[in-house]
Amino acid sequence: MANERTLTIIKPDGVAAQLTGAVLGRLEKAGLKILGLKRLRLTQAQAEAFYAVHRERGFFPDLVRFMTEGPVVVAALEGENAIARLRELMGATDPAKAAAGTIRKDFAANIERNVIHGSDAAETARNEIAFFFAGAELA
Ligand code: 3AN
Repeated sequence: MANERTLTIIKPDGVAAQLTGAVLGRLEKAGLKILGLKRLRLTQAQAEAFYAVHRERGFFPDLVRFMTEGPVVVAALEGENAIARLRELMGATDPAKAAAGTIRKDFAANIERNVIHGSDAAETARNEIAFFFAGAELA
């Protein structure tokens, strides 16, 4: 198993529901270390750029509207197998299909308002961390 870095976003629904501490607590308890942490509100251009891979999907406008409706909390995480570990803790994209005990199963309303984002692969993780953090901000 490799020591990896990944990026998580507590989405506007999670921040508004005061779930930031609960979610970060689960990640820390699972052994993921918080290297960088910030709270910000994405602009429309930033949300469109972050989710550019989904630009052609029907849900893209709604996704951008949702991701800009309020502040998010972004964290760069580090740990053994961090990318897969985070995805496991998050659960499936659709909370109705997420395994018991996962963040989305326990907290998310639906496939769009699903509380948390996590990078899906090593290259995405690198790009997504660089999207939010300068190298010197990660300690
Ligand atoms: P994940 O966040 O589990 O990696 P992706 O990358 O396939 O899922 O999708 C990115 C985001 O787009 C999801 N977190 C969700 O908010 C939204 N999304 C994905 N699929 C749908 C869908 N069928 N309908 C509405 N929103 C969706």
